[in-house]
Formats: sequence, structure tokens, C-alpha cells
Amino acid sequence: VAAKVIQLQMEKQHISLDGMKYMLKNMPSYRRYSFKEALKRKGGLSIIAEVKKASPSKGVIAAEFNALETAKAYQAGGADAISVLTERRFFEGSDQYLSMIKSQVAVPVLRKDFIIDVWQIYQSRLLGADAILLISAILDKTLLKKFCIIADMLGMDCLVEVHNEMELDAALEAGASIIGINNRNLNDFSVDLSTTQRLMKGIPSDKIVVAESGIRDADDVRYMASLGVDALLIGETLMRSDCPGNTIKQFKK
Ligand code: IGP
Repeated sequence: VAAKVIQLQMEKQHISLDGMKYMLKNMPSYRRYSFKEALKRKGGLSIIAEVKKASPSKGVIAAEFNALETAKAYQAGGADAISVLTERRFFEGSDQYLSMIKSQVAVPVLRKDFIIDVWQIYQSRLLGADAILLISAILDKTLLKKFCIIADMLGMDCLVEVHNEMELDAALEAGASIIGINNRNLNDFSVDLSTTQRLMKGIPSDKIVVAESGIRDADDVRYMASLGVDALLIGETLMRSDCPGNTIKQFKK
């Protein structure tokens, strides 16, 4: 109920940063799970399963979309974490999916959105996120660093997404400890899994590496495992699967 109240309040009025800080102090908090710990390899690769209704490149992916049921199926299949798209315009996401899923699953939840403002970081915490995505391509070094510090202060991990060497350098300089390599080019949506292979080389071994986008089958999973990544972020393949839980089990073998 607390989640719902916060949600409705935020939708009705644009709450000030101070207002959110006040709510954070005074509202009952969600149970926290460590995103970073969940991603560490325990035998096989860890899997972040993504709840995504639509995307700008594919349009609507899941016609009969039920965010909560999808998340529950992911958890039942052994997903190590769940990523939830909250961006409305292009991904048909919703803040409410995040808080609803957070209140019903016992794995860490990542907020997937385009975070460009401090306000959104506080909001993510209020919605129940255990971690947030920060996209190196849309933030400069100074902001990346600042956002990582604020998220940390609020008890959330950051997945810092990169697509090329320049973005990777910025992420490392910002002190990111979890790096997501996006195999999809956000400008033209083309996917190239060898992006992970190329960028892996420049990442120190103490970082946690997540390969993102374009993972379709067990062969892709094996390829990523051979590159030494810690975790995979998979959306579309799971959203299209008749039994996403089984697909996750198969990928984790
Ligand atoms: C998942 P895919 O190809 O498995 O559906 O991709 C995820 O990587 C993708 O949704 C994504 C994304 C993003 C979405 C990666 N970076 C940034 C929104 C914003």
C-alpha cells in the first residue's frame, strides 16, 4: 500500500526533492537486496531478466503483457535480478511496475530508465529500486560520478552502461564497479555481440561485467561465458519465450 500511495502522489504532483527526502525518511522502507552480490558468478553466469513491454526498435514485444506475472516467472526460473523498464514513451514502461514487482519478489530489482537528474535517483529509491542504470552515452564524467555517489548514499548500486571505449573510460573514471556493455548501438539499434569481446579487454578484473542486449540462445550464452563476463541482461528473448522460467534455467546450466 505504501508503494501505491507514493506512486499516486508522485503521479499527481511533481514532488520536490525535499519532499522526496522527507518521504524517504518517514515511509516504511522496502526490504533491500544487493544487486552487486547477486551478479557475482556462482558457477554459471548470473542472469538479469528484464521486464519490457515494448522497445523503440521492435515496437510492442509482448501483446499480452503482465509485468508482475512475468517477474514472478523470472524469479521462479532462478533469475538473479530483475530489470524493470519504467520509461513510458518508448518502452511503455511504468514506475508502478517497478514498485509492484519490488513488493512481490525477493531478488534485487534494477530500474531501467534514462536517468539525467538527481531527482530521478531519489525517486528510484522511493519506488523501491535496489539498483539504477546510468548510461554513459548521455551523462558526462562529472555527472556520472556524482550520480554514482548519490545512489550509493541511498543504498543503491549503479549499473553503468557503455557502448564504446570512450564511454568505458568515463565509467571507469567515475569509479563504476558494475559495468554494462551494451551490444546494441543506441543510435541505429544494430546489435553486435563482439562489442562485449572488444570492450572486455579494457576492463580491470575487479569490476563486475554485465553483457547487455541481443542474447538470443544458448550459443550466445556460451559465447558470453567464454569471454569471462559475470552476468547477462536479457530482455526480448525472455519476453517472447512461452516459458521464460525454463529459458532462464536452460541458460544458467
Ligand atoms: C535488453 P534485449 O536485446 O535482450 O531485449 O536487451 C537490454 O539490454 C535493453 O533493453 C537495454 C536498454 C538500455 C533499454 C539496454 N540498455 C537502455 C533502455 C535503456
